[in-house]
Amino acid sequence: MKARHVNVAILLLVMFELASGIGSFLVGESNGRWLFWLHRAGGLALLVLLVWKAGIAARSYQRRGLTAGTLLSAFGGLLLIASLATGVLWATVGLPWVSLPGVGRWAGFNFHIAFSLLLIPLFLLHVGLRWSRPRRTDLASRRAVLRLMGLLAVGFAFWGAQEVLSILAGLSGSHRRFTGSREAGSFSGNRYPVTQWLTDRVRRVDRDRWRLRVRGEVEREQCLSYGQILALGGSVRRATLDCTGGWYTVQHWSGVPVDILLERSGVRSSARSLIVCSATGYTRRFSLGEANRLLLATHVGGQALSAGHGFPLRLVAPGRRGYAWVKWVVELEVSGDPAWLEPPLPPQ
Ligand code: HEM
Ligand SMILES: Nc1nc2c(c(=O)[nH]1)N[C@H]1C(S)=C(S)[C@@H](COP(=O)(O)O)O[C@H]1N2
Ligand SMILES: [Mo]
Repeated sequence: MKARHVNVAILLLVMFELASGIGSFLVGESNGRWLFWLHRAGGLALLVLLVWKAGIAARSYQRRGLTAGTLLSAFGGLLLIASLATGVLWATVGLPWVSLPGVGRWAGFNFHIAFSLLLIPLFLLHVGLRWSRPRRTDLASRRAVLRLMGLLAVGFAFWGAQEVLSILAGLSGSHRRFTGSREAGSFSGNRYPVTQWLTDRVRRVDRDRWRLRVRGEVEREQCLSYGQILALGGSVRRATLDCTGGWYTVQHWSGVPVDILLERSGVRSSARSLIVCSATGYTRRFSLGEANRLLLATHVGGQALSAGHGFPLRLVAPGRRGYAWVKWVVELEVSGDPAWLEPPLPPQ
């Protein structure tokens, strides 16, 4: 491939990796696993291209010498290498948990995300400064498409080889879930990791003052105490909490099915969605069709939830990634607005 073609392919693949990586956070069910496959193949294809790119970068350096752009490019290049390296390490030998002051214990996989997102501004700058206008045929010709397909095929071959080697060598990566997540503390009651999405903090809730409110597009609003919730509870569900931070846990959750609460309140025909609200202000919205799969749990593995895991009440949302599993729930709001109004990822 010509240098120009390598550059175009890197540009397209990096954009594709960012989109498929962020998009993969929306996938919680295995029928969406092809997105992870594409992300892996695209990432490994980039790894191959980087070897070519190193030669291009060296020649460019000889031609131009050291400029401000060189440093920027070098930093961007290092970030891309760091992103690829953390991706591949994660998928094979794993990355350690690290303790960060103020953040708590962080699964090492978060570094893959952090390096990749940091790459966005640098990548834009680099492309803006260095881009020699591509020819239309570089992007939109039969050959351009074939080149990209060829690269993806190489990526898939690398991925297959990596999986086989991981199994043969007994690497921990061979036990990943389809989302790439690794198992943590399954069936251990409260002894699995505590985590928050972005900025939320663990809330300690006073059981006696706590109430669950059901309101909005309903015939009868409700306000239930912890005792009343326990009296309605007792349904047990086995479900997998899969955090986008790269771990999952399988547990038996028990509590009250959301549809029991909705039936008691009488949902009006104008209702379109259900908003589950936390004492912290964190909320997630679901379609009413999904509500019958949701459970409000008081217990995990037979133990009352710990404060970190959402005491007194947390949402169990089977088939949804962890950020949908709202903790410290205080309100169910039945809403007349459709579920897709909500941004796909929580802002808080
Ligand atoms: C320039 C951007 C990115 C590059 C080059 C990249 C590359 C990679 C690579 C090479 C792997 C390992 C594939 C394997 O060895 O099987 C990987 C895994 C993964 N990446 Fe990215 N990635 C990027 C951005 C992102 C972003 C922004 C996210 C999420 C927000 C993300 C989420 C994931 C996930 C969930 C996996 C795990 C898949 C698994 O364990 O098999 N990536 N990535
Ligand atoms: N109120 C609230 N609920 C929340 C979060 C949060 O930040 N605030 N984080 C979510 C995320 S990202 C995950 S993975 C799970 C983690 O639940 P755990 O602490 O029981 O492991 O809670 C979810 N519920
Ligand atoms: Mo999470």
